[in-house]
Amino acid sequence: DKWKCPSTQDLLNLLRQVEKVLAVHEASYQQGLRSLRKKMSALHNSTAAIFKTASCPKPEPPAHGRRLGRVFGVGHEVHFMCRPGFDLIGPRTRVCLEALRWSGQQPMCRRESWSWTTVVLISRADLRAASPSPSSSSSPSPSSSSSPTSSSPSSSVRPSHCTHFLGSTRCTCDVGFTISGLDNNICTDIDECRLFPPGRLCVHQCVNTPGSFHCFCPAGYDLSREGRSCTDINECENRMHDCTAEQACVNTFGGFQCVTVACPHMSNATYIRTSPARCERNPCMLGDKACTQAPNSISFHFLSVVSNMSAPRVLFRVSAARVLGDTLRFGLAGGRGRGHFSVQRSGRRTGTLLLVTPIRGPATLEAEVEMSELERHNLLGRYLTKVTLFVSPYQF
Ligand SMILES: [Ca+2]
Repeated sequence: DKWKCPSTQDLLNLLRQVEKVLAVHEASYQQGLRSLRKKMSALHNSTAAIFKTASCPKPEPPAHGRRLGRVFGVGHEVHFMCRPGFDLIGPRTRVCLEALRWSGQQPMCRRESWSWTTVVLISRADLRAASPSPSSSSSPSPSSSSSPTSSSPSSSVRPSHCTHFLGSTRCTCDVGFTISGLDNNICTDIDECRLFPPGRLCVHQCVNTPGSFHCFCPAGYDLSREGRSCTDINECENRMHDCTAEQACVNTFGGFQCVTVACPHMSNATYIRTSPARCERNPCMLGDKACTQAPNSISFHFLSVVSNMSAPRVLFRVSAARVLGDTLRFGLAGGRGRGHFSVQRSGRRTGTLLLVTPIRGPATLEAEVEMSELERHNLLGRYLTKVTLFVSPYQF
Protein backbone atom coordinates (compact mmCIF):
# COMPACT_ATOMS: atom_id res chain seq x y z
CA ASP A 1 0.00 0.00 0.00
CA LYS A 2 2.59 2.47 -1.24
CA TRP A 3 -0.10 4.59 -2.93
CA LYS A 4 -2.62 5.50 -0.33
CA CYS A 5 -5.84 6.87 -1.74
CA PRO A 6 -6.57 10.36 -0.30
CA SER A 7 -9.61 10.55 1.85
CA THR A 8 -12.64 12.54 0.74
CA GLN A 9 -11.89 14.97 3.53
CA ASP A 10 -8.33 15.55 2.22
CA LEU A 11 -9.65 16.16 -1.29
CA LEU A 12 -12.21 18.62 -0.02
CA ASN A 13 -9.54 20.53 1.95
CA LEU A 14 -7.31 20.71 -1.11
CA LEU A 15 -10.14 21.98 -3.27
CA ARG A 16 -10.97 24.63 -0.68
CA GLN A 17 -7.37 25.80 -0.63
CA VAL A 18 -7.26 26.08 -4.41
CA GLU A 19 -10.54 27.95 -4.34
CA LYS A 20 -9.11 30.40 -1.78
CA VAL A 21 -5.98 31.05 -3.84
CA LEU A 22 -8.13 31.63 -6.92
CA ALA A 23 -10.38 34.02 -5.01
CA VAL A 24 -7.37 36.04 -3.82
CA HIS A 25 -6.05 36.21 -7.39
CA GLU A 26 -9.41 37.23 -8.72
CA ALA A 27 -9.74 40.01 -6.12
CA SER A 28 -6.31 41.43 -6.88
CA TYR A 29 -6.98 41.20 -10.63
CA GLN A 30 -10.28 43.02 -10.22
CA GLN A 31 -8.59 45.70 -8.14
CA GLY A 32 -5.88 46.17 -10.77
CA LEU A 33 -8.49 46.47 -13.47
CA ARG A 34 -10.43 49.06 -11.44
CA SER A 35 -7.35 51.22 -10.85
CA LEU A 36 -6.42 50.95 -14.55
CA ARG A 37 -9.92 52.06 -15.54
CA LYS A 38 -9.66 54.98 -13.12
CA LYS A 39 -6.30 56.06 -14.58
CA MET A 40 -7.61 55.76 -18.14
CA SER A 41 -10.60 57.92 -17.37
CA ALA A 42 -8.44 60.56 -15.62
CA LEU A 43 -6.12 60.63 -18.65
CA HIS A 44 -9.08 60.93 -20.99
CA ASN A 45 -10.50 63.84 -19.00
CA SER A 46 -7.22 65.72 -18.84
CA THR A 47 -6.57 65.37 -22.60
CA ALA A 48 -10.11 66.49 -23.32
CA ALA A 49 -9.51 69.52 -21.09
CA ILE A 50 -6.28 70.36 -22.91
CA PHE A 51 -7.95 70.19 -26.30
CA LYS A 52 -10.92 72.18 -25.10
CA THR A 53 -8.84 75.04 -23.64
CA ALA A 54 -6.02 75.11 -26.20
CA SER A 55 -6.97 78.56 -27.38
CA CYS A 56 -5.85 82.10 -26.63
CA PRO A 57 -8.03 84.66 -24.85
CA LYS A 58 -10.34 86.57 -27.17
CA PRO A 59 -8.35 89.52 -28.56
CA GLU A 60 -10.19 92.84 -28.38
CA PRO A 61 -10.44 94.96 -31.53
CA PRO A 62 -8.60 98.28 -31.25
CA ALA A 63 -10.65 101.44 -30.64
CA HIS A 64 -11.62 102.88 -34.07
CA GLY A 65 -10.80 99.58 -35.72
CA ARG A 66 -11.84 95.97 -36.07
CA ARG A 67 -10.54 92.47 -35.66
CA LEU A 68 -10.77 89.84 -38.40
CA GLY A 69 -10.74 86.16 -37.47
CA ARG A 70 -12.97 84.18 -35.13
CA VAL A 71 -10.84 81.14 -34.34
CA PHE A 72 -8.53 81.64 -31.38
CA GLY A 73 -6.89 78.19 -31.26
CA VAL A 74 -3.14 77.60 -31.13
CA GLY A 75 -1.53 78.45 -34.48
CA HIS A 76 -4.50 80.50 -35.69
CA GLU A 77 -4.14 84.12 -36.75
CA VAL A 78 -6.24 87.22 -36.20
CA HIS A 79 -5.88 90.40 -38.25
CA PHE A 80 -6.53 94.02 -37.37
CA MET A 81 -7.55 97.01 -39.42
CA CYS A 82 -8.53 100.60 -38.68
CA ARG A 83 -11.39 102.81 -39.78
CA PRO A 84 -10.62 105.22 -42.64
CA GLY A 85 -8.73 108.23 -41.30
CA PHE A 86 -6.83 106.10 -38.77
CA ASP A 87 -3.41 104.48 -38.97
CA LEU A 88 -2.71 101.08 -37.46
CA ILE A 89 0.17 101.20 -34.99
CA GLY A 90 1.50 97.80 -34.02
CA PRO A 91 1.20 94.39 -35.65
CA ARG A 92 -1.40 93.79 -38.37
CA THR A 93 -1.45 90.06 -37.56
CA ARG A 94 -1.15 88.17 -34.27
CA VAL A 95 -0.71 84.41 -33.88
CA CYS A 96 -1.99 82.29 -30.97
CA LEU A 97 1.19 80.79 -29.45
CA GLU A 98 1.47 77.42 -27.72
CA ALA A 99 1.89 79.32 -24.46
CA LEU A 100 -1.78 80.32 -25.06
CA ARG A 101 -1.03 83.99 -25.58
CA TRP A 102 -1.00 86.12 -28.71
CA SER A 103 2.24 87.02 -30.46
CA GLY A 104 3.22 90.68 -30.57
CA GLN A 105 1.21 93.32 -28.79
CA GLN A 106 -2.27 94.77 -29.00
CA PRO A 107 -2.29 97.27 -31.90
CA MET A 108 -3.99 100.66 -31.76
CA CYS A 109 -5.58 102.95 -34.30
CA ARG A 110 -4.18 106.48 -34.32
CA ARG A 111 -5.92 109.30 -36.07
CA GLU A 112 -3.95 110.37 -39.11
CA SER A 113 -1.78 113.26 -37.91
CA TRP A 114 -3.62 116.12 -39.64
CA SER A 115 -7.00 115.22 -38.16
CA TRP A 116 -5.38 114.66 -34.75
CA THR A 117 -4.15 118.28 -34.72
CA THR A 118 -7.60 119.49 -35.75
CA VAL A 119 -9.22 117.65 -32.87
CA VAL A 120 -6.70 119.06 -30.39
CA LEU A 121 -7.31 122.61 -31.62
CA ILE A 122 -11.08 122.26 -31.39
CA SER A 123 -11.05 120.82 -27.88
CA ARG A 124 -8.67 123.53 -26.71
CA ALA A 125 -10.99 126.22 -28.07
CA ASP A 126 -13.99 124.52 -26.42
CA LEU A 127 -12.20 124.46 -23.09
CA ARG A 128 -11.24 128.09 -23.21
CA ALA A 129 -14.81 129.10 -23.94
CA ALA A 130 -16.09 126.95 -21.08
CA SER A 131 -13.49 127.66 -18.39
CA PRO A 132 -14.08 130.49 -15.94
CA SER A 133 -11.54 133.33 -15.82
CA PRO A 134 -9.01 132.99 -12.98
CA SER A 135 -10.75 134.06 -9.82
CA SER A 136 -9.21 136.85 -7.78
CA SER A 137 -11.13 135.93 -4.66
CA SER A 138 -9.64 137.35 -1.47
CA SER A 139 -11.35 134.77 0.70
CA PRO A 140 -8.93 133.72 3.47
CA SER A 141 -9.84 130.07 3.18
CA PRO A 142 -8.31 128.16 0.28
CA SER A 143 -10.83 127.34 -2.40
CA SER A 144 -10.39 124.93 -5.23
CA SER A 145 -11.76 125.17 -8.69
CA SER A 146 -11.53 122.97 -11.68
CA SER A 147 -12.69 123.94 -15.11
CA PRO A 148 -15.73 122.07 -16.34
CA THR A 149 -14.63 118.79 -17.79
CA SER A 150 -15.68 119.08 -21.38
CA SER A 151 -12.61 117.00 -22.25
CA SER A 152 -12.72 113.21 -22.38
CA PRO A 153 -9.95 111.12 -20.76
CA SER A 154 -8.48 110.69 -24.22
CA SER A 155 -8.19 114.41 -24.84
CA SER A 156 -4.74 115.96 -24.85
CA VAL A 157 -6.06 119.07 -23.09
CA ARG A 158 -7.37 119.01 -19.54
CA PRO A 159 -8.40 121.60 -17.01
CA SER A 160 -5.88 122.37 -14.29
CA HIS A 161 -6.57 122.08 -10.57
CA CYS A 162 -6.16 125.52 -9.09
CA THR A 163 -5.97 126.55 -5.45
CA HIS A 164 -6.58 130.16 -4.52
CA PHE A 165 -5.11 131.35 -1.24
CA LEU A 166 -4.62 134.90 -0.01
CA GLY A 167 -4.76 136.34 -3.48
CA SER A 168 -2.33 133.94 -5.09
CA THR A 169 -3.26 131.04 -7.34
CA ARG A 170 -1.45 127.76 -7.68
CA CYS A 171 -2.43 125.44 -10.49
CA THR A 172 -1.34 121.84 -10.95
CA CYS A 173 -1.96 119.27 -13.65
CA ASP A 174 -2.58 115.53 -13.79
CA VAL A 175 0.46 113.27 -14.29
CA GLY A 176 1.70 113.54 -17.86
CA PHE A 177 0.26 117.02 -18.36
CA THR A 178 1.78 120.47 -17.96
CA ILE A 179 0.37 124.01 -17.59
CA SER A 180 -0.10 125.43 -21.04
CA GLY A 181 2.11 128.40 -21.79
CA LEU A 182 -0.87 130.64 -22.46
CA ASP A 183 -3.38 129.87 -19.77
CA ASN A 184 -2.96 128.61 -16.19
CA ASN A 185 -6.37 126.98 -16.35
CA ILE A 186 -5.41 124.62 -19.11
CA CYS A 187 -3.08 121.65 -18.92
CA THR A 188 -1.68 120.25 -22.11
CA ASP A 189 -0.33 116.77 -22.65
CA ILE A 190 3.44 116.31 -22.45
CA ASP A 191 4.72 114.65 -25.62
CA GLU A 192 7.21 112.26 -24.03
CA CYS A 193 8.17 110.93 -27.47
CA ARG A 194 9.47 114.35 -28.51
CA LEU A 195 11.02 115.06 -25.15
CA PHE A 196 13.53 112.24 -25.52
CA PRO A 197 15.83 111.54 -28.46
CA PRO A 198 14.64 108.71 -30.76
CA GLY A 199 15.38 105.27 -29.34
CA ARG A 200 15.87 106.55 -25.77
CA LEU A 201 12.35 106.12 -24.46
CA CYS A 202 11.19 103.34 -26.78
CA VAL A 203 13.63 101.09 -28.55
CA HIS A 204 11.51 101.14 -31.73
CA GLN A 205 8.40 103.33 -32.03
CA CYS A 206 6.97 105.78 -29.53
CA VAL A 207 3.35 106.90 -29.70
CA ASN A 208 2.28 109.79 -27.52
CA THR A 209 -1.05 109.34 -25.74
CA PRO A 210 -2.88 111.87 -23.56
CA GLY A 211 -1.06 111.84 -20.24
CA SER A 212 1.30 109.05 -21.21
CA PHE A 213 3.03 107.27 -24.10
CA HIS A 214 3.15 103.80 -25.56
CA CYS A 215 5.98 101.87 -27.19
CA PHE A 216 5.46 99.64 -30.20
CA CYS A 217 7.65 96.92 -31.63
CA PRO A 218 7.98 95.82 -35.25
CA ALA A 219 6.44 92.52 -36.41
CA GLY A 220 8.43 89.56 -35.10
CA TYR A 221 9.00 91.11 -31.68
CA ASP A 222 7.10 91.22 -28.40
CA LEU A 223 7.08 94.31 -26.25
CA SER A 224 9.16 93.44 -23.20
CA ARG A 225 7.69 93.51 -19.73
CA GLU A 226 9.04 96.96 -18.87
CA GLY A 227 7.14 98.26 -21.88
CA ARG A 228 9.97 99.99 -23.72
CA SER A 229 12.21 97.45 -25.43
CA CYS A 230 11.40 94.68 -27.88
CA THR A 231 12.15 90.96 -27.51
CA ASP A 232 12.49 88.72 -30.54
CA ILE A 233 9.83 86.02 -30.93
CA ASN A 234 11.38 82.59 -31.46
CA GLU A 235 9.22 81.35 -34.32
CA CYS A 236 11.15 78.09 -34.54
CA GLU A 237 10.45 77.13 -30.91
CA ASN A 238 6.86 78.35 -31.06
CA ARG A 239 6.12 76.42 -34.26
CA MET A 240 5.19 79.64 -36.04
CA HIS A 241 7.36 78.78 -39.04
CA ASP A 242 6.43 77.20 -42.34
CA CYS A 243 9.67 75.31 -42.98
CA THR A 244 9.30 71.92 -44.62
CA ALA A 245 10.48 68.66 -43.06
CA GLU A 246 13.65 68.79 -45.18
CA GLN A 247 14.45 72.30 -44.01
CA ALA A 248 15.77 73.54 -40.70
CA CYS A 249 14.28 76.58 -39.01
CA VAL A 250 16.80 79.22 -37.90
CA ASN A 251 15.50 81.89 -35.56
CA THR A 252 16.62 85.42 -36.44
CA PHE A 253 16.11 88.79 -34.74
CA GLY A 254 12.72 89.88 -36.03
CA GLY A 255 11.96 86.74 -38.04
CA PHE A 256 13.16 83.29 -38.99
CA GLN A 257 14.77 81.54 -41.97
CA CYS A 258 14.16 78.12 -43.45
CA VAL A 259 17.50 76.68 -44.49
CA THR A 260 18.40 73.66 -46.55
CA VAL A 261 21.71 71.90 -46.17
CA ALA A 262 22.64 70.45 -49.55
CA CYS A 263 25.89 68.64 -50.20
CA PRO A 264 27.81 70.02 -53.19
CA HIS A 265 27.83 68.32 -56.56
CA MET A 266 31.35 68.38 -57.93
CA SER A 267 32.68 66.72 -61.03
CA ASN A 268 35.75 65.36 -59.25
CA ALA A 269 34.30 64.27 -55.90
CA THR A 270 31.03 63.09 -54.37
CA TYR A 271 29.67 63.90 -50.92
CA ILE A 272 27.34 62.30 -48.46
CA ARG A 273 25.47 63.96 -45.60
CA THR A 274 26.73 62.55 -42.30
CA SER A 275 24.77 64.85 -39.96
CA PRO A 276 22.09 67.54 -40.39
CA ALA A 277 24.74 70.18 -41.05
CA ARG A 278 27.74 68.27 -42.36
CA CYS A 279 28.78 66.63 -45.64
CA GLU A 280 31.77 64.33 -46.05
CA ARG A 281 33.60 63.36 -49.16
CA ASN A 282 33.29 59.77 -50.32
CA PRO A 283 36.63 57.90 -50.60
CA CYS A 284 38.63 58.80 -53.71
CA MET A 285 39.95 56.35 -56.28
CA LEU A 286 43.66 55.63 -55.84
CA GLY A 287 45.69 58.30 -57.63
CA ASP A 288 42.70 60.58 -58.32
CA LYS A 289 44.43 63.84 -57.44
CA ALA A 290 41.47 66.08 -58.33
CA CYS A 291 39.34 64.14 -55.88
CA THR A 292 41.86 64.21 -53.04
CA GLN A 293 42.19 68.00 -53.38
CA ALA A 294 38.45 68.56 -52.96
CA PRO A 295 37.44 69.40 -49.35
CA ASN A 296 37.25 66.35 -47.05
CA SER A 297 34.26 67.81 -45.24
CA ILE A 298 31.92 70.76 -45.48
CA SER A 299 30.12 71.98 -42.34
CA PHE A 300 27.26 74.48 -42.30
CA HIS A 301 26.58 77.01 -39.57
CA PHE A 302 23.90 79.67 -39.31
CA LEU A 303 24.26 82.72 -37.10
CA SER A 304 21.70 85.42 -36.33
CA VAL A 305 22.89 88.90 -35.40
CA VAL A 306 21.43 92.38 -34.99
CA SER A 307 22.08 95.23 -37.39
CA ASN A 308 25.17 97.46 -37.09
CA MET A 309 27.04 95.34 -34.57
CA SER A 310 30.29 96.95 -33.52
CA ALA A 311 33.46 95.54 -35.08
CA PRO A 312 35.95 93.91 -34.86
CA ARG A 313 34.35 90.99 -33.07
CA VAL A 314 34.64 87.20 -33.03
CA LEU A 315 31.84 85.46 -34.91
CA PHE A 316 32.92 81.85 -35.04
CA ARG A 317 35.77 79.51 -34.15
CA VAL A 318 36.97 76.54 -36.16
CA SER A 319 39.10 73.91 -34.42
CA ALA A 320 40.78 70.73 -35.56
CA ALA A 321 39.76 67.76 -33.41
CA ARG A 322 42.91 65.78 -34.20
CA VAL A 323 45.97 66.81 -36.15
CA LEU A 324 47.89 64.35 -38.31
CA GLY A 325 50.16 66.73 -40.20
CA ASP A 326 52.79 69.20 -39.03
CA THR A 327 50.97 72.37 -40.14
CA LEU A 328 47.42 73.75 -39.98
CA ARG A 329 46.44 76.73 -42.09
CA PHE A 330 43.32 78.81 -41.74
CA GLY A 331 41.95 81.15 -44.37
CA LEU A 332 38.91 82.74 -45.93
CA ALA A 333 37.93 80.69 -48.94
CA GLY A 334 35.06 82.72 -50.25
CA GLY A 335 31.47 83.73 -49.69
CA ARG A 336 29.27 86.75 -50.20
CA GLY A 337 30.32 89.91 -48.39
CA ARG A 338 33.96 88.92 -48.01
CA GLY A 339 34.97 92.48 -47.19
CA HIS A 340 33.24 92.21 -43.83
CA PHE A 341 35.20 89.18 -42.66
CA SER A 342 38.70 88.08 -41.82
CA VAL A 343 40.13 84.81 -40.52
CA GLN A 344 42.84 84.75 -37.88
CA ARG A 345 44.64 81.99 -36.07
CA SER A 346 43.77 82.05 -32.39
CA GLY A 347 45.59 78.97 -31.17
CA ARG A 348 47.62 76.04 -32.39
CA ARG A 349 44.52 74.21 -33.63
CA THR A 350 42.00 77.05 -33.82
CA GLY A 351 41.08 79.66 -36.41
CA THR A 352 38.67 82.54 -35.77
CA LEU A 353 36.22 84.16 -38.13
CA LEU A 354 36.11 87.88 -37.35
CA LEU A 355 33.65 90.55 -38.35
CA VAL A 356 35.84 93.49 -39.33
CA THR A 357 33.28 96.10 -40.42
CA PRO A 358 29.72 96.61 -39.12
CA ILE A 359 26.88 95.30 -41.30
CA ARG A 360 23.68 97.24 -41.73
CA GLY A 361 20.71 94.88 -41.98
CA PRO A 362 18.63 93.41 -43.37
CA ALA A 363 21.30 91.32 -45.02
CA THR A 364 22.40 87.72 -45.46
CA LEU A 365 26.14 87.20 -45.77
CA GLU A 366 28.23 84.09 -46.17
CA ALA A 367 31.79 83.32 -45.27
CA GLU A 368 33.73 80.15 -46.00
CA VAL A 369 36.49 79.31 -43.57
CA GLU A 370 38.99 76.82 -44.88
CA MET A 371 41.30 74.79 -42.71
CA SER A 372 44.03 72.86 -44.52
CA GLU A 373 46.32 70.31 -43.01
CA LEU A 374 49.81 69.76 -44.37
CA GLU A 375 52.69 67.38 -43.75
CA ARG A 376 56.04 68.58 -45.10
CA HIS A 377 54.22 70.98 -47.46
CA ASN A 378 52.04 68.19 -48.84
CA LEU A 379 48.29 68.67 -48.55
CA LEU A 380 46.70 66.06 -46.27
CA GLY A 381 43.20 67.45 -46.24
CA ARG A 382 40.96 70.48 -46.59
CA TYR A 383 37.99 71.18 -44.31
CA LEU A 384 35.44 73.83 -45.22
CA THR A 385 33.08 75.60 -42.81
CA LYS A 386 30.32 77.63 -44.43
CA VAL A 387 28.97 80.30 -42.08
CA THR A 388 25.76 82.10 -43.01
CA LEU A 389 25.05 85.33 -41.16
CA PHE A 390 21.47 86.57 -40.94
CA VAL A 391 21.55 90.28 -40.09
CA SER A 392 18.34 91.73 -38.63
CA PRO A 393 16.90 94.99 -40.01
CA TYR A 394 16.95 96.29 -36.43
CA GLN A 395 19.62 96.93 -33.85
CA PHE A 396 17.80 94.79 -31.24
CA1 LIG B 1 12.56 85.52 -34.44
